[in-house]
Amino acid sequence: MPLTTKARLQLFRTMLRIRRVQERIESEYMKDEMKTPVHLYIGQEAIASGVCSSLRDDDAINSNHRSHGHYLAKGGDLNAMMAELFCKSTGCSRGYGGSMHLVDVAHGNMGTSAIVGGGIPIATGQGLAFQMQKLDRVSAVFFGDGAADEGTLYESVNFAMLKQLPVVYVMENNGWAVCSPTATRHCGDNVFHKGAGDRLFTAKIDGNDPELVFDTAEKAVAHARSGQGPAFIECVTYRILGHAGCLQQDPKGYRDPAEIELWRERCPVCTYQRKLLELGVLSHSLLTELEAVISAEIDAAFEFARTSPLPTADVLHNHLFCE
Ligand SMILES: Cc1ncc(C[n+]2csc(CCOP(=O)(O)OP(=O)(O)O)c2C)c(N)n1
Repeated sequence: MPLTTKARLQLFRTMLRIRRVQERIESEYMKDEMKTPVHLYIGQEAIASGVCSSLRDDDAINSNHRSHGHYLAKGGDLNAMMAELFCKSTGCSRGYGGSMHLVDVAHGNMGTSAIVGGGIPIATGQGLAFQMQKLDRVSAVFFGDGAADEGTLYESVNFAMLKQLPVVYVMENNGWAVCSPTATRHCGDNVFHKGAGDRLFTAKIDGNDPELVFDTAEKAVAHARSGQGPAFIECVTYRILGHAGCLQQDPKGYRDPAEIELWRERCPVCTYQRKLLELGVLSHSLLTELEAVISAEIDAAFEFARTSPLPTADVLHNHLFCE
């Protein structure tokens, strides 16, 4: 069934907002005020937006180092995210974590991890907890194709299939893990496409098509929520910028510029914007209004982050676990 106008605009707004936040971080990064590595999500916005739109507020997500889009799409506060990137005490992890450790439990952001593949078993455990507590909540986890090289994915999915856990595994295949192309690391097409039988809902889709992502995620989430077990969605996409940092810091030479250009033309935000304008769902005046609201919100978040206090030295040893 086609999405309603309201749902389409909401999806577009989420994608546009993530894009503009990423662009602002990119353009300000060389000022060296953000004392954290950043892994920008430009090009992958349709995945976080589509998947999170299919989740309820009380569903949980876990994600990885490329986490800004997931955090924002699940309802995370932008001020708190920017303050975390500035490592300020008002940050969503109180300045202890930086860009790769965004947490917002109130909106189901259970945490992001710099350990590649690290969120996968945690999300699986979250699914087990929901099942044991007899809650009809779903645990979703975002990870890259590089994380799919880690054994923990196979252990986790096997366990989730065995126990029929309500977990949705979302693999963002953006073609690269740092400088290694997916094709040199994965011998198959989709790691779980074949052979999983009826114990695992699987799909491999165009991750740059937000409505397709939403539709597939909605089916996967319904499958998991109804007690039928886990789902695995591979979303094919592309990381437009470098692995980390801003454009200036991106080492050249490991990617063919023609490949980057091809994917720039497939930009999920521009493509969806064009589609919605053609359909008359979006008007140029509404677009101008949306851009202005988002831009003002980003200005305010940077101001909040800049003017917030740094953590004081006396809290340095708080929140540490030791025997
Ligand atoms: C366990 C572990 N191994 C290696 C690294 C170093 N590392 C950081 S990001 C990354 C690549 C991750 O690629 P992918 O999962 O595809 O995510 P992407 O960066 O493409 O979004 C690697 C190898 C790490 N952080 N953790």
